[in-house]
Amino acid sequence: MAATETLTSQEAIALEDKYGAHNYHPLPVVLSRGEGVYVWDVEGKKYYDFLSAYSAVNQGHCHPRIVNAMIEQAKTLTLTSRAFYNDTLGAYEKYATSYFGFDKLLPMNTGAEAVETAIKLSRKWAYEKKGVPEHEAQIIVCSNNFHGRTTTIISFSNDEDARKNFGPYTPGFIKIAYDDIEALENVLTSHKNVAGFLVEPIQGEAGVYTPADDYMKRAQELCNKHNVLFIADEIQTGIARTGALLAVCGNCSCEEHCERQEKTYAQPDVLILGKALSGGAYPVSAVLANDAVMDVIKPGQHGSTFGGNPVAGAVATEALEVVKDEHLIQNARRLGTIFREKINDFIATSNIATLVRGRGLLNAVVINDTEDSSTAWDICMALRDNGLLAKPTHGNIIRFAPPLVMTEEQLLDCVAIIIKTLKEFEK
Ligand code: IF1
Repeated sequence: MAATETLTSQEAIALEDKYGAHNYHPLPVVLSRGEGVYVWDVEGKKYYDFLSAYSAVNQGHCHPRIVNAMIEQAKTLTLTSRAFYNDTLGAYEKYATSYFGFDKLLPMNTGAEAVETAIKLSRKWAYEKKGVPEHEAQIIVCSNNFHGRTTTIISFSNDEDARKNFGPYTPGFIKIAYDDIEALENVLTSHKNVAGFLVEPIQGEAGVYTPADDYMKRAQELCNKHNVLFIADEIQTGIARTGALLAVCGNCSCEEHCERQEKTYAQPDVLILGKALSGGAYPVSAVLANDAVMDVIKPGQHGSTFGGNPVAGAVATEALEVVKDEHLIQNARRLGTIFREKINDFIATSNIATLVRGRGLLNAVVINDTEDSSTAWDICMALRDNGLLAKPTHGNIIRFAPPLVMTEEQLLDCVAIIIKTLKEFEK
């Protein structure tokens, strides 16, 4: 059987089950096509995508401009490695650094690689610029974090599935409670050798946990005061998802650069991007910082065969332009407000859900059941049957994150599907 021959859903699932490692437990739906906010399964059934590949497909599936940029570049030059220069990387770096307001960019491929890059960068900065004694640098992280799956990153996870039997673990991390500014201040005051504070502006895996409005700003001020790098992991929250270019900027109404909102605006020293940097077309990640930090990395000290390749540069540039040209920041903010209003109206009349939370189009609904229940999974199966794909983050939390190219009419259609489905589970 040719690999391209049309399969039924059951056949495709059976193949993965037999020949693939069992490192995921996908919702049983086999997708073969995507366009904008829609995906189709191999039987031709159409769905609204409310995961967007964990916020990678912010610009919508198979965006014609992004796909075209990819095809044109792929026909011309795909990979040189960094042993030679290529004629797209510099232009992409110029565009992206000006877009996000940093001096320099270091290109990588996946989110976890970019987080690793930020860890190495901040440790080296601590030894060479801050004067931390060799091997003593510490990085502060938050409980319930999700930053990826490399051995070092899972070393500071507190998710047993992610960690157990993958040790020995990398030392050099101090874990504090999330959204707890006093905990941060205590560690910063009592430890001299802190290189950085690595934080997600909203914790996705923890169930779209949204911290206090001024948490990012106050954390940044404390980091500045203690000469510690403020490292924002915006892999999931960045690039318009939360109704701002970056979630660290809070709820500001920015188009390109954020307007400083007194209470919420924070400017990270190190910014980590991935996922939507390519609109989901290609693995592209990046670390951005100013010269005083980035210049500690010298030739031979970090890199990647594919990082900064011509296709990545072309795709990322187009993906960022689409965000601007299609006003995805404003759309995410506007539709997010409508989504939470509508779901809140429903929650007021029902006992099936207790809470909707989030910012922009990164939202979660908390189901009225225990964390170890299967209710959220069962609801996601029913949503699938009703034509909408979402994934639980815990037994009782469902994340809702559609592509940001959605129209208001489509969103209202989706809200109706979600409410109708939730009603099927009312007690
Ligand atoms: C999986 C969650 C989302 C991330 C942040 C780094 C990375 C991620 C803030 C690593 C990746 C994904 C990976 C995905 C599940 C997932 C996820 F549920 F686990 F939390 F998005 F919500 N920092 N997040 O969210 O990026 O190396 O994967 O490119 O299947 O593990 P990556």
